[in-house]
Amino acid sequence: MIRFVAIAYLATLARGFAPVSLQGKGFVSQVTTTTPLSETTLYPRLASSLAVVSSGEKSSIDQSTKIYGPESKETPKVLGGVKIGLRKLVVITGASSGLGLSCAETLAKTGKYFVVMACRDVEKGKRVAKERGLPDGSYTVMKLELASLQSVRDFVANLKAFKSARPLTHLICNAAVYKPTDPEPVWTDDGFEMSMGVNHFGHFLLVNLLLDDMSRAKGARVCIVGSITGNTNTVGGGLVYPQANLGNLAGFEKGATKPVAMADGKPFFGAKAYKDSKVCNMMTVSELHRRYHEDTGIVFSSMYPGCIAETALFREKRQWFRKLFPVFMKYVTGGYVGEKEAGERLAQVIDDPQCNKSGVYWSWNGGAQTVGRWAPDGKPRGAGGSGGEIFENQQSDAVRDIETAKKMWALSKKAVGLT
Ligand code: NDP
Ligand code: PMR
Repeated sequence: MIRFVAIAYLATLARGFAPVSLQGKGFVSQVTTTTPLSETTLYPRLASSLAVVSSGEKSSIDQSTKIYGPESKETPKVLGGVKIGLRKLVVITGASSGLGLSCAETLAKTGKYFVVMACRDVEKGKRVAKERGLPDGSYTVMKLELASLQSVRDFVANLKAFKSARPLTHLICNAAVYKPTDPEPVWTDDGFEMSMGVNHFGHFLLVNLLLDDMSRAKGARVCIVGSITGNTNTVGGGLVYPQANLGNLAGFEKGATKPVAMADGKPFFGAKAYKDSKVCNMMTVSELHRRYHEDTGIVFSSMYPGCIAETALFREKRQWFRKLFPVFMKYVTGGYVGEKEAGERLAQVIDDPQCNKSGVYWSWNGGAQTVGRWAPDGKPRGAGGSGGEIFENQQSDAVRDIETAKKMWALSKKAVGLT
């Protein structure tokens, strides 16, 4: 109760006026259990070094590098008595930091996945992969600059050459930027406002370009990382100003390019642009599910990992905020989750047989409060941030609005040149 009052009070301060009544309704439609991701510790070393390819450069793919999977007709290679085979192929965008890196580490160390770390800074990707001890032969780093549609296209071409005929089995759209303090918008190569361009448009094109290939894989999954802050049926997204709101997508209708910064066509507001981009991420998942799940069998999902309050996402925030934010999230809201656990949560969405359901927005008890989860008995449940159980969360009415989602989809296709 004390915690709830503290949050309501702080949120009121943050917003500048009295709390509104929230629209949140149900909270848990189904509870499933967590499967720990501990697998084999045997990691093979591929004989050949894994080549890195970068946008615009001539592809330098080492064709002797082989990836074996369930669909591969080749006999799994045996090196030093260790069978390297039957690994699934997963692409993780933004795998050089925070959630993406932690997830890459988790999946690579299971021995079941070959991870393509899709990074804007290849050297950084290689360095952090080594620092984290990703086993040799379990990953490669490829250039992907989501602020450039050409780079997205180059990445897809390079990926296809790299993996040859083997279909991609898993795609995690994780990369993002948050620009809360910029007074003016920064633009991508194609003229999109940076956070909408990287978080939504770049990923939108990427997923669309990979769908055909993934539809050939058995058990394919796509996860686009969403957030509580895009959902107005939550404390974090509903009480804390500004709220996500795509309006009638007037900005997208104008092409979403310079000088139009915001989805709703209004003046630039960095914190809101990030939240709007997360709405687009979650709506994209719903549309992918509606449009393609039945025909392709691909499982599309979104997730909220918890508040990973120490990541570089908050690089633009002042030092005092970066120090106090984790403390506030740990001891006041209970929404905090560490990077390691967050990575395991994302890996669970990709790997756990229980997450083989399409169209779901996954969250965890402990660190993922919706208003509904505080409401039934008046007590916070699962606060404390870790060790929680996964459940199918309910997005806000605005995120679930089918008409807006359809419109967002059509205008996004146009914006990235897919029509
Ligand atoms: P980080 O900043 O730690 O990681 C973001 C990653 O995206 C980095 O690898 C970064 O690369 C990469 N990236 C940024 N811009 C581009 C670009 N133009 N092209 C390619 N890659 C790019 O943030 P988090 O780990 O916290 O965020 C990961 C995801 O989790 C995001 O989708 C975020 O919205 C979501 N999320 C985060 C929460 C949190 O509390 N932190 C809460 C809810 C959701 P580089 O290493 O070069 O900077
Ligand atoms: Mg928020 C249960 C309450 C809760 C949760 C789960 C979050 C998550 N936040 C909560 C509450 C509050 N926050 C309250 C009461 C305040 C006012 C003091 C508050 C403030 C706040 C700020 C200024 N919170 C923030 C910011 C950011 O700059 C972060 C943001 O919005 O980034 C887009 C943020 C976040 N709070 C969260 C989460 C998960 C974030 C990170 C954002 C994300 O990636 O979605």
